[in-house]
Amino acid sequence: MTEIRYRLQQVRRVEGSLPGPRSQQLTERRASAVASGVASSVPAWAADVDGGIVVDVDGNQLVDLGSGIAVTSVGASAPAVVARVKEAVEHFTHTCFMVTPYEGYVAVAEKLAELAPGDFPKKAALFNSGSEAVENAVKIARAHTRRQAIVVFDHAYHGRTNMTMAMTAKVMPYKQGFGPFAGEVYRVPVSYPFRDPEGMTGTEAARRALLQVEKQVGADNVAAVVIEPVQGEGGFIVPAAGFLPALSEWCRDNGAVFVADEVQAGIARTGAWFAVDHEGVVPDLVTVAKGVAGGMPLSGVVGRAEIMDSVHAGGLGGTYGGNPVACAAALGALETIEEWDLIGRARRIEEVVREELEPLASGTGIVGELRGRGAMMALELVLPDGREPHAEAARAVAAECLGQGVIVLTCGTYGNIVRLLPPLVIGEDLLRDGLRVLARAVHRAAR
Ligand code: PLZ
Repeated sequence: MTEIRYRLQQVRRVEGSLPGPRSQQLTERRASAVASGVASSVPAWAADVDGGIVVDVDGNQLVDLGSGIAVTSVGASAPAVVARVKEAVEHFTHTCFMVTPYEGYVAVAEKLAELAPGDFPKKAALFNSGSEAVENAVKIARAHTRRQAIVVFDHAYHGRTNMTMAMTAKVMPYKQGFGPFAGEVYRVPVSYPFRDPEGMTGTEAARRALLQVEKQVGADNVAAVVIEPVQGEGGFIVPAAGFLPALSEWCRDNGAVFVADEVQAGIARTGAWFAVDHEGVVPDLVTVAKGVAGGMPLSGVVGRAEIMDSVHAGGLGGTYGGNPVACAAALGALETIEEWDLIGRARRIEEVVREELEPLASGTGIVGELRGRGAMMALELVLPDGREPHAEAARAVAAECLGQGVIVLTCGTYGNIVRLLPPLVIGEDLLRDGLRVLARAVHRAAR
């Protein structure tokens, strides 16, 4: 495996209490300037980030098992990203691709078309955020099919804009008080092996969902079926084998567009370029964001050229979509993923996580399941020896880890999932150190 050289020392170190005094000052300052609707899960403030380490403003070194929610897969200051961003920003920060186009946008579109699954002509359009990519996938699918209905799933997360709030399942904190939401969005059951009836197969779960679509929506009204191939915010839910292929086949048979929302799971995170690749599923459209640009805001929709081209000229766009600096960052990030074999590293991370955390599943009574793919792994915490979600334990584990200098995030419809999204560049020793802190925290929460 290629040796990765880091700028910052890759060791965990917490001096005194966390958050330290400088962080506390900033937290006080923020209280009167930053709207309270914007919350942060870690009370320590960032000063420098490299590899698997976040250095805070008090000099503590935290192990990063969150990557800023699955974004900094190549690290938050990857050399190729930094170099390309510097080079780009010295020439121009913006022209607007809809006014004076530039090469970087085309290069990213070409690269996405090359990487996305499918052996057919593909095209891409670039935007800023994951939500915006999902909104545009919906626009494209509606324009292409001349239909309106959008099918989404239980536990889905697709964003915080009006359209994507309607598509997101969980009300708190994402939707509460923010309605009315966009119409023509229909939610059906997903495949959730841990909570589905014992032994339910992927094809059976797909039947359950699609029957509901046929009876309640009508197959010929469906513009798109939109799904996260591994659900992220909803709980790192990996559907049973066969579920995604069955949905994809149904879309093909019924003239609907199959959209894989790979905003969180895509771009090497799960140990493949795209999470659908694990099952050989070929979506019509794929949304990407997060990991694609090494931390700079960039997103895109990529897929079948004839679908992408069904929108009239001028129908897609936005002032900043495919910003030149963000495009430069994306080219640097994608090159880094290839050069450092980060797909291989994501797979290795899964092995290490399973090795370190599997004993918890049998040994604590509160770990219902250890699941995930690649560097997208999670523990579903439950009340002792049952299946009832144990959100309090997830909160306690995350807080305990943080106190020890390890950033872990929680998620899940029931708030009971501890999720791991380390940067793919994290060193194995540091990863094991972080996981052992986590394991001890789970043992403590079980007592
Ligand atoms: N689709 C699958 O995971 C973003 C959101 C965190 P944006 N997930 C993290 C939060 O609380 O806001 C996400 C995703 C999937 C779409 C999105 C939306 O991406 O870049 O946050 O708009």
